[in-house]
Amino acid sequence: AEQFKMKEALAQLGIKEINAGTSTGLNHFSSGTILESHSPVDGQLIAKVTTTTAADYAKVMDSATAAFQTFRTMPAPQRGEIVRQFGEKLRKNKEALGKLVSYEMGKSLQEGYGEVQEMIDICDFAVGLSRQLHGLTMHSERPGHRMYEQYHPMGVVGIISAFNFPVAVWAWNTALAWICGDVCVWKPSEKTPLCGIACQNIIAEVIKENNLPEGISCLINGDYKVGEMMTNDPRVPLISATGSTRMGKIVAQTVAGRLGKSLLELGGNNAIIVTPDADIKMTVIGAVFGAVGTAGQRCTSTRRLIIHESIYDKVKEAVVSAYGQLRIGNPLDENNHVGPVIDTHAVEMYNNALTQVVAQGGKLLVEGGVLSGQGYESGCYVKPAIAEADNAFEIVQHETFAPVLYLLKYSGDVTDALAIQNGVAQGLSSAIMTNNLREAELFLSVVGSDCGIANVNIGTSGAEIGGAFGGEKETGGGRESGSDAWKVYMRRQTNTINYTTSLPLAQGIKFDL
Ligand code: UN1
Repeated sequence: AEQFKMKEALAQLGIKEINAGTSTGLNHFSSGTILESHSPVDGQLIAKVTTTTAADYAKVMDSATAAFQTFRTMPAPQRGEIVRQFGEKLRKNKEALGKLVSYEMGKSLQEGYGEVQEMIDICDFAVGLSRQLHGLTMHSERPGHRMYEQYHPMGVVGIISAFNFPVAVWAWNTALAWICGDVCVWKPSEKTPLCGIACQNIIAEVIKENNLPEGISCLINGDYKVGEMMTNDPRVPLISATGSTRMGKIVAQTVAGRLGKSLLELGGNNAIIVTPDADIKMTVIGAVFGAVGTAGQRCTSTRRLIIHESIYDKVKEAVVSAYGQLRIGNPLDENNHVGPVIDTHAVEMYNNALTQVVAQGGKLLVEGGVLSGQGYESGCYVKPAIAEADNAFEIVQHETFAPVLYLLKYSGDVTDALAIQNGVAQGLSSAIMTNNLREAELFLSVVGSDCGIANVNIGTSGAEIGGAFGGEKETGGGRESGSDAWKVYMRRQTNTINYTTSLPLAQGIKFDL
């Protein structure tokens, strides 16, 4: 029955047996090799996508650059209306798209719906923002002069996204880029190409209904080589890339080599500090959801629990016992907490982490292991694991995109816990569990967490779209989504106007002819 409903969902989203992976809105053209999308849920082939060749890419860029010429002149609130209609279409397709996300990527159905909800939320946010692309006015030092700044559309925004949030991260970028007057070219992960096709089909309808140029939203498909076409292309002033730190370093260097801009949202190594004043019940829920939600494949997943020695055993027992309750299985079945990881390569990384943590001196508290047998035929289901470890272990310093949680002990005060928390190369998300005001404020202060996200009495994952999302250090420094993240999608211009009959120079310089 589930399969049948999935077929309906695919049909609603316009997914065919073979999909044109290179498309600019309505006209699909592509000629590359075939990419097969297999579901990690049951190992079945869902559908195929053609990949983008250099010749296809040239056509896409022609279409995108031409679309920008007109789209940039449309008033921003009218562009907001387009994004409003897109949000409405997403509401209508929430069930179908959420299901596809769950089936193609493997996250739980609830999380699939939640991801589509993030898309809807960012559309609403962007619609309001389309009337608030404010610049400042300044007081000129010269008489009879006016000075202000304004933001103009920038051009083609290249989006490279990861498999773990196969639709929401695209929407965070596009909803803002579109109200800013930019056009977008998207390379989704080659592990979730059908999510890309589905999103493109949804926005293509909106574009067609409004008689707009189709190049406003373009899709290209394939592996990193297809991404390189964009990162090397001077016609793409901004590359927004989400994924591993390894990928981000390559993208950053390529884009910087042509002095383009990049917005990077890379790996995390997120920790929850659990102090003696923590609410243990809340801690367990936050830590377990953070560590096993999306099978540990969020960039915000909780990887480390830093627990005070005085409550260490109590927290350890509570978390280990909660792991005993977890139901692992088909993520489309709402009774299950944990679905599969994305593919067998991810299973290898998971196995490697468990081997490494033991080899480096750690101790497994919840052993983990790969599940087999009925319901686990895809070979991608793993048991969430917990290990007692040391922050200095090489494997703990490294982001493993799988449900492996490390327990670390601290003694002393929050400053000692912070030294452990900040003692990694990544800086995305962080949390403290405490009812002690002094501890909480210290954690948020200048000498506190060095991450882009710092939460009190909330886990590390599950950020709302209204805040700026991203992190420091090897997380790449970019900010997507809410707050003033829109500014990176526009070019800023400072304007000074002289409405007098003389030409005084700034800094009091005299230049008389
Ligand atoms: C990601 O994993 O790339 O904060 C994004 C969260 C989600 C977004 C995660 N709202 O966990």
